[in-house]
Amino acid sequence: MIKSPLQIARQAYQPKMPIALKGAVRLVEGNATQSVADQEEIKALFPNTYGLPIITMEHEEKALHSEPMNIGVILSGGQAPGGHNVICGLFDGLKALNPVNKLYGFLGGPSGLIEHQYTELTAEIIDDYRNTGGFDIIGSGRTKLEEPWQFDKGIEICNQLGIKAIVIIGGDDSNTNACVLAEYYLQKKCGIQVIGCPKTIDGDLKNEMIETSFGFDTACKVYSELIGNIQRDANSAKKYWHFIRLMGRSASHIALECALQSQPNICLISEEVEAKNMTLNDIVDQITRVIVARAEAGLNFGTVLIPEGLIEFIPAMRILIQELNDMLANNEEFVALEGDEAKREYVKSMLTPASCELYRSLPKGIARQLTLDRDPHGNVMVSQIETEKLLIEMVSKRLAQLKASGEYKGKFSALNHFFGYEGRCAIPSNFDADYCYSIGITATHLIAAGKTGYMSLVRNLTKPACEWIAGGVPITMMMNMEKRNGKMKPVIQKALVDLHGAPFRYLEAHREEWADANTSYIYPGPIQYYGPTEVCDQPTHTLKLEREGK
Ligand code: FBP
Repeated sequence: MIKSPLQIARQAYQPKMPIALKGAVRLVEGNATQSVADQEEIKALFPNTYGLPIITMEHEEKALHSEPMNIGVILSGGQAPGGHNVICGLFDGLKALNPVNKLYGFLGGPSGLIEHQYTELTAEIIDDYRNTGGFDIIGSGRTKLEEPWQFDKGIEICNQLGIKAIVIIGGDDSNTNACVLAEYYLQKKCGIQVIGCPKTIDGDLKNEMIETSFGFDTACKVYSELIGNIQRDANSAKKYWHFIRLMGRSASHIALECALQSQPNICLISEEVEAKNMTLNDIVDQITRVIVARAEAGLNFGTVLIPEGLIEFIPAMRILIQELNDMLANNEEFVALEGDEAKREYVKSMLTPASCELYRSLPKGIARQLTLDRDPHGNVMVSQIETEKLLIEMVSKRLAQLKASGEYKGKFSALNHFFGYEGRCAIPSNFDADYCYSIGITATHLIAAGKTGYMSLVRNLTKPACEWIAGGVPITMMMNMEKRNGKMKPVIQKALVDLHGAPFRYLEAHREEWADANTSYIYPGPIQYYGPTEVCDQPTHTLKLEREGK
């Protein structure tokens, strides 16, 4: 493997850690917990993993040791910077407990467990991946672990390899499945533990205990750098409006964090659109107003941030998408149709009149994107819907009308961008490198102590790493019942942007000034790995505002 100078330097980086994790730990158990909602249903579904206490780890003066044990690790879902460091933390933690311990990686995501595709992760392999981005050490996948036959295939391979515990590194759905698996293995008394780790760039796996999911920090810093660069270009050339869509699935955390880092002229927040019951036309009006006002001041340029999931939060669009989801589920007749026109006519014939009207009003390309394949959970793959192009088209039309009536005299030239995959495998920031390594080490202690159904927990994250608090949170504590594919299911509650929370309130308080000013842009520049701590080790604005109000 040929490496860049930065890769070589990063390989030698030793992640910073909480003091408690340097050596042996004692596990301190708190009070029994409850799920965030639907307590009776969750308790009935998880009789063995419900109500477990929160665990905190304290440093203990004794030698690190465990009975020999092997662990299997799975990377699940979309890539997020820092995943490799969770695995490095697992490896180092495991070897520190007992050098005979082994770490196995299941290949290509959860399917590796079911299909018995695995590799032993040796020191040589691990060293190549320290502090690197990506999930390529073992690969990831989106196969859902939810059927008893899959769980049984897991038992077979774990018994064969002497695996005591499986660590699932994933988002809300993967961690929900981790808990289902933990419960199943307890019921079967097969002695295999399951521990989850909070991953996703989307930032929507967070709650009272989990302060942030890993990867969010790095991804937002990468996107903010790019947005800052674009803003500097816009402010230099003074001739383009840049419409920038940002990944993040349903929640707008990424768009919000990038706005806090770069201060664009406009940042849409899906959760606000929904709360205010806005239509697509309302959004177009909102953008147009800013463009017209800036044009009056001679500023024919600007930036608009658009969260990836926006379209699903516009109430009428949500109904249309729901109708499309229901109609497309296992619809062989639709699949068999040849050509876009035939498919379009078929779709129109199946929709309710209001949705049909909306569908017809959309540019054909966008309408087609709405009928593309669904993800394994039956959801539209929002990363493939070019909302930024839709908005440019609609805003252009509105401005042309205003020009005709003499209400707009500016020039509108727009460029579109989508930032998503650019940030998911970036070299993790110091924050993510440190956070992930600690998550991995923490997981090994939970396993050594015989815990299952827990998520590895590292908190107090706005403080220096040495003050972070490690422990475990029962996954059932984060669950509630939600409708999935027409059925009520126990799932980890997703965190959307809280419109009463400090990060959104900060945006709300400043966005008019950012829209109007000649420029309030911030140019964050690239992630820095070496240098003063205020440059290199800062957590996201979201985390600081949520935890410290600043
Ligand atoms: P996870 O929820 O699995 O972490 O994935 C996050 C994400 O990057 C979303 O932001 C995006 O919508 C989606 O994955 C894209 O999926 P894919 O990688 O399958 O194109």
